[in-house]
Amino acid sequence: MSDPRTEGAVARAPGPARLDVVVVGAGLAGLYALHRLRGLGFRVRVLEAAGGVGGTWYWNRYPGARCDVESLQYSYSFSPQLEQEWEWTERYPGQPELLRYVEHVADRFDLRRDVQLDTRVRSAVFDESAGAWTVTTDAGEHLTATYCVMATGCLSVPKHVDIPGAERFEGETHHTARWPHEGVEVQGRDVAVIGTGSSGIQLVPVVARQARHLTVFQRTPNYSLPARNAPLDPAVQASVKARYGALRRAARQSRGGVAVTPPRSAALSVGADERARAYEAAWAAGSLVAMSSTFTDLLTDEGANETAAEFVRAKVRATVRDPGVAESLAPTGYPFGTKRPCLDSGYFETFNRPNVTLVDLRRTPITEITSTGVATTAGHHPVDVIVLATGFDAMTGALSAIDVRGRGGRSLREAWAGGPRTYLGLAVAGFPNLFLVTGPGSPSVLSNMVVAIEQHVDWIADCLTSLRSRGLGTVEPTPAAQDAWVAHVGEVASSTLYPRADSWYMGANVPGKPRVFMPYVGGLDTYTSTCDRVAAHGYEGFAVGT
Ligand code: NA7
Repeated sequence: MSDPRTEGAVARAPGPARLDVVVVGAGLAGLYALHRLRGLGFRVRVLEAAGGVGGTWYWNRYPGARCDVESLQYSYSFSPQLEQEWEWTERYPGQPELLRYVEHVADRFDLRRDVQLDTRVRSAVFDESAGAWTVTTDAGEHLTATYCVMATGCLSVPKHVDIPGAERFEGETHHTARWPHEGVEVQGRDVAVIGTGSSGIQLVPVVARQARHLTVFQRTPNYSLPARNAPLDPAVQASVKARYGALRRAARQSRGGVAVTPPRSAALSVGADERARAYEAAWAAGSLVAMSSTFTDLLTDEGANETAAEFVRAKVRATVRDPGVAESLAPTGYPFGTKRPCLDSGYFETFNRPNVTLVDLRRTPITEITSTGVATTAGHHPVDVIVLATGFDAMTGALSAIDVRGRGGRSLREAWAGGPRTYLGLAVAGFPNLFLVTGPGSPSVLSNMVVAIEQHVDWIADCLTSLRSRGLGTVEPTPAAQDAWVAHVGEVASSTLYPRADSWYMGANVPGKPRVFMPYVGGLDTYTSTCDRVAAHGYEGFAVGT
């Protein structure tokens, strides 16, 4: 019987200090990459900036933080034992439960021994003569590995606001994605929340119940559906677990990584009553997937989209008592679904509370942050705490934060100056042996992230195994294959309504970021078939070498 550690050695015969793979990030992607690649005999080390595993679920500890995909679907499928053993307590898992789950996975599969925490990667440089990456940490440690897998997350670099005076504020300021572990005291205090994306919308109802006064600063109103979160019925959990295999297969073969019956009709091909019934059913179901599965054309036909958008607006008007506030909260200016819609627990109802004020920044923009609060063109709001729910430098932020250099010392920042360019969202021309997990150009954030992560990691694992068995050491996309993929990603996006919104999908939330639609909208099912075909055709579009 052969020794799996020896089997793991790649063709280039690494020296004793050389790893096969450095994985950057110990979130859901990095941990699965470690498990999978180590199981195949590769020598792997994971570097993680945080003080613990969990990625998104380590950092986003703000009150109300919750996943908007159901727990029974937002979970690993790679281990039938794990999926049977783990008992979820809620329909939509909250951050504490998700973090417990990821920590359990790390322990159960003995992953921690190969995860180096509190280690931020500063640079990753490809040495062409050695055919290896040198990864340097903030502490000045150098690691050499044949392959580098960036499992750095799509939403991991917080976007801090550039509002004048922010540094002068004498109270507490916290970004939702850097929430202190010990929590933030809001009981009886005056709190400002800037930002009404998913993070703000989840946090607002919770903070409103504790704060003396809560002022919500909204620039763009968001489409949000009630989550109808509840404790998970044990009978439902048992029945899902009894047919998990089929459910997981259906998820992998779906457009969005969630098992769901796809829509059949176009919204305008049915009567107004039938449309209303479909939207009401999705609203009652408390599910973004149910809403986006009502009709085929919500994201391609403006008229169809407007019927869904108007349905949500009517719900807002029916919920919020003050008509002026309701009008401000009713989402307008961009099609439904072209910014990520939210799932909330009593968000719109919160604006009926006497201790909550909405400030509509489209009418009265913020002028500055003062030492005591937030000033708009209409007045000053003194507060004790400012919560920045201002989002992320999404999809490229974490990669751009690392000085990644490929052939000829060319930096990834330079290569992506006009927007991210990848082949399949998995690899970048000129950057041999570098893999991205759920990178730009893959379905990633438009799908159930766990399903997308497993698909990517499995593909990478198969690729490395194939190279090893063929005695090959380097793999990189050809510029032609990458150009064709980038063009395809752009074409598919422009056949939809997505580019109409100033979303983080478009990089539009970060001043100066190129306006490019980053995720692949072609669907996880189509995308997975493409990746499988590329592999089956001997890694078509990739150049491989010794
Ligand atoms: P998002 O969805 O990017 O939301 C950020 C919010 O912050 C959004 O309402 C922004 O308004 C607002 N924002 C950002 N900068 C400013 C400034 N300078 N002034 C006022 N308001 C500002 O981030 P989230 O963390 O909520 O959610 C990210 C994803 O995590 C989410 O989509 C789910 O997939 C999970 P804007 O819309 O830009 O006008």
